[in-house]
Amino acid sequence: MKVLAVELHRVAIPLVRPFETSFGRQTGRQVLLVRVRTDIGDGWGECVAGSDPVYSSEYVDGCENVIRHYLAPALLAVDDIAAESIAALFAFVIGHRMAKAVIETAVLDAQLRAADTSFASYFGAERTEVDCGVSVGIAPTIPALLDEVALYVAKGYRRIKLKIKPGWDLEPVAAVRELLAPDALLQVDANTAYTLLDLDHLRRLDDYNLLLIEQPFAEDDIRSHVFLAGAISTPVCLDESIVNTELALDALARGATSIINIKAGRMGGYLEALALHDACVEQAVPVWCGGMLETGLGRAANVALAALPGFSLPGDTSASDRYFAEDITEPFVLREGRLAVPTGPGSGVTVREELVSAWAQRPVELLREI
Ligand code: NPQ
Ligand code: MG
Repeated sequence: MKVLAVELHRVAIPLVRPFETSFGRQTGRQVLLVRVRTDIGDGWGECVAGSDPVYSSEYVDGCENVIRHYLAPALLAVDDIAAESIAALFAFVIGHRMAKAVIETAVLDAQLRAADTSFASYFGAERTEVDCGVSVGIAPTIPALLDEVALYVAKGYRRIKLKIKPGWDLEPVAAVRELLAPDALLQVDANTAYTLLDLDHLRRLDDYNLLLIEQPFAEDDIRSHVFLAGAISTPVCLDESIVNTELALDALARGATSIINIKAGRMGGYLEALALHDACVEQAVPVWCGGMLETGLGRAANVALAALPGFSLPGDTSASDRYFAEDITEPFVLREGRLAVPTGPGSGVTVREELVSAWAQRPVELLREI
């Protein structure tokens, strides 16, 4: 296919409630959506970068800049491209995986729509619906946290993940474990908030039958995760550290992680995410699909990915109403704790263009070959 134009859409969407993590508090989501216009039809992608470089070094204005000055010009200059050749085309740019991922996803959407194939079928999905978990932010008080968890349990979520940080860990975990059944699926995510000085404190999490502890230490600190994994019986799971398959295999070989959170955006795209999934299946390492407060567009691709056989734990693939009162695609609705995998061509969802323009932060930026 030939890409004729790349459109950058910036949309601001309010969250139904603030979402607080160890790195900050979000009250809305500023999203970059990309539409590619090609000779075989259009495709859409959603960039997972946040407004500020606090989850990773990437952030939405930075992604736009890299796309504007490097990725889109490279893409527009080639006469024939397929999603499978995008990683090689973009290899001259170091890093910037979230920016690369959104372009690859939009091209894949156009390609699969033209071929009348769904993301799920292209990925090799085996399930028609996926088990869902929910990520619960740091709350102002323990009673407020318990109210929120009880709401999600009532909605049918199959796994609860609590955000933790120093000063908000053992107490909320103990209270939520008390609220839930002793064997209900419960895990925690620290988003890099601890250091090895907290080792003895973190070991006390072993009292709560947790599925896993996600990313307690810094992104590049594999060594501390190896120490913790050797000292704690709760499995350690890396998120931020997993930026490509090679580094994931290295972290696994060193014993830093025994379960992996796969996020396509963080790894440069769904094709790299598939490669990691396959490698983990080969080594019998359980994986689950993370979330980045995606709208229905990004959610659709995540749900398709989570339908692959290696995704043996419920993901952060929550329903649209976990984050948004109104979604920019048809909403994802929880049914018995599961979401249906889209079956239509490409992402299988339709971007509501009237909402994208109503919520636009600024006019669409159109990039063409110069
Ligand atoms: C995680 N997600 O697993 C991330 C963190 C996260 C669902 O817990 C804007 C962009 C806000 C990306 C908030 C969940 C975000 C974000 C949290 C990612 O670590
Ligand atoms: Mg995480």
